[in-house]
Amino acid sequence: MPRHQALIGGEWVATRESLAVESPARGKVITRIARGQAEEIDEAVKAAGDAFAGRLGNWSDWNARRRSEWLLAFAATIEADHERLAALECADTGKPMTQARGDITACARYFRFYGGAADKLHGETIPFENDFAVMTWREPYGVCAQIIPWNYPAQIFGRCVAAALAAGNTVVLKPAEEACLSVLRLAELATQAGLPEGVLNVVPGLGSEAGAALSAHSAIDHLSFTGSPATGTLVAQAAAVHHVPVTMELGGKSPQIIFTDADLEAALEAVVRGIIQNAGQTCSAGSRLLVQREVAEPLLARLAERFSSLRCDAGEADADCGPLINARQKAGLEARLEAARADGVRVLARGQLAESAPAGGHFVVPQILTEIPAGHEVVREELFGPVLAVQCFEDEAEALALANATDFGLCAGIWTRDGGRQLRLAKGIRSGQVFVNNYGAAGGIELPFGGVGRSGHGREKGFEGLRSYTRLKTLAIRHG
Ligand code: TXE
Repeated sequence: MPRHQALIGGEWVATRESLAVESPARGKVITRIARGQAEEIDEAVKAAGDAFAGRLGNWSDWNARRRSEWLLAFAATIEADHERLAALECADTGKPMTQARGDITACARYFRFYGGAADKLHGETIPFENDFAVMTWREPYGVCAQIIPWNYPAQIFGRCVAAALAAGNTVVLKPAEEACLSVLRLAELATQAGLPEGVLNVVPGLGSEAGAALSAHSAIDHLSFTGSPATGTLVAQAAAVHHVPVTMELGGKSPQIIFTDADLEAALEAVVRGIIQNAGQTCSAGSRLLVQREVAEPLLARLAERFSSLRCDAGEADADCGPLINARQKAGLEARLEAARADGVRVLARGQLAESAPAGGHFVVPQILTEIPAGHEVVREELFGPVLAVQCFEDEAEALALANATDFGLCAGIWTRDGGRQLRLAKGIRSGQVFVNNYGAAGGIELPFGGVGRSGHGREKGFEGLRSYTRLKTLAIRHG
């Protein structure tokens, strides 16, 4: 592993200072990473700009077919390193090994998908006056800045980097200080796999230092941010100074809505998975359950049973749930839960900490909250933990009102066999994704993904994600 180093212009460069990386499961330092600052960001942006312009390396000579071939080959490289990458992701984020493996598989699939798509990105011809030929070109932006979080480092690396490179951009990526070991390994593999120098630059560091310097840099051409709404505001403001277009993938407070006529067993399993995945530290977590009152009692009884059987342990133990990422996230969640209990919110059921769970880990057991006062923060704000907030509704109109009673709008799950109701709700719900009789479509990387309102704007994933790493140029030729 390149330790204490940033990847800039094809070289691993040591930074003056370093940052400790903690094991979320043990609370102990496992390694150190580089602490990039404005100086390293500046060098990385310059390298990416030079690579894009053809002053460094030969990326500017690579046509779409060549980029496609490299991305497809790199997908195979990731697959060949799968277990090592998964072990790094597991140790670094604390997530169960099965989930870490799934993340690496998804990362490779992003490279395969965007590798396949790279040479299929077309502009259009537009009918106009008879003596004109009008067309649009999809051009890469140039230097894409990417600021990514700690919850899915490898997956989000795949989502952002593969799409940006497929479209012909170069990248400066600032991973999260809490977890970036898989990202560093992926960057190392990319350089070994012959990606020209300067095309991918990775500068680890603090958000307030490296992240702030990157978002405020005058020579970036596009910025993609995944993280909290509050930081997203800062990043978008900084980017706006230089009129840099941004994609914002922020949080969520997504509802799963269960009607009496649903396949209750399938819904129940999806509800459990939707909130314990990555210990609830998932922007698209199904953190609210809206259940039709007639089925609430039996459904909640079954759900309580399921939650009581859930176990938390270190990622390597591959239990249902791992720890939260750090002490700050755990303390923040526990304070909110305590305040909620003081407000009369009831904990219907909770999981358990496995006996084998290491001491010092940032564990919070999965739990179900009921009897929630209307509009309480536990049904409005992202808690980012394995906590399911339950509300009951009488009819479709109330279900829709509750679903939309938050400023977030990322995902929604609708469980009903009634086709009309599926469509009415899908239209009425204010969110970027709606899933009917499933939740998350198994993380389908082919499906465009993004938010509404406080969940952000712009789309990543799928073909739409590739388009969002391009700008459109219109060419009008008067041929007489
Ligand atoms: O996020 P931040 P944090 C939500 C979730 C969580 C909360 C706080 O609710 O509880 O955010 O997590 C970089 N300029 N999500 O504090 O601050 C930072 O270094 C530029 C949802 O970790 O948003 C990291 O790389 N960059 C989310 C990235 O921003 C800055 C995933 C995300 O950190 C910066 C993570 C600054 N001033 C948290 N400050 C999702 N959508 O999945 C920080 N960063």
